[in-house]
Amino acid sequence: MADNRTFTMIKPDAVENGHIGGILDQITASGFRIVAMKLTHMTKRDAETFYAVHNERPFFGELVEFMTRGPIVAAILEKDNAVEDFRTLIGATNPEDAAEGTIRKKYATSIGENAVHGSDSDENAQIEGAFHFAGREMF
Ligand code: 3AN
Repeated sequence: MADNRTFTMIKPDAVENGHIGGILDQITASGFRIVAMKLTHMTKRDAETFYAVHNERPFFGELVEFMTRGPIVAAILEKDNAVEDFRTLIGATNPEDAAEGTIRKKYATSIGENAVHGSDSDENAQIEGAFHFAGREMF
């Protein structure tokens, strides 16, 4: 995946609360092009693999349980400076610290249930996008 791409998930809390449309609207209005997208439900094994980097953290079990609670929207997004600009658009991990107008400020309820994921580097964007999508599903 090119360096102008990032990977996102609309997490189970935001899907349950009916925010798919509002979040996608904000993403596309901010200049991101949707390269790949699907509604999917991660298995426990999927979530443990996806978040393997956090497996020593105290919240790992809670994170896996949350991310497998219901369907998510997975997507690959394209824009110049995608990873950094998307992190700015979603706001801080803890919605209490997120800037006004950011997706997490508007839609997240807590640090654990924080509405959206955004890759933290070009390398992880590539790995995470490839975890969810085959090459023929990217446009
Ligand atoms: P970000 O998603 O902003 O990159 P990370 O990578 O530090 O944040 O954490 C990954 C995910 O783990 C977060 N999106 C959140 O769902 C969960 N998480 C992070 N910190 C906590 C915490 N203190 N308690 C519960 N869940 C957490």
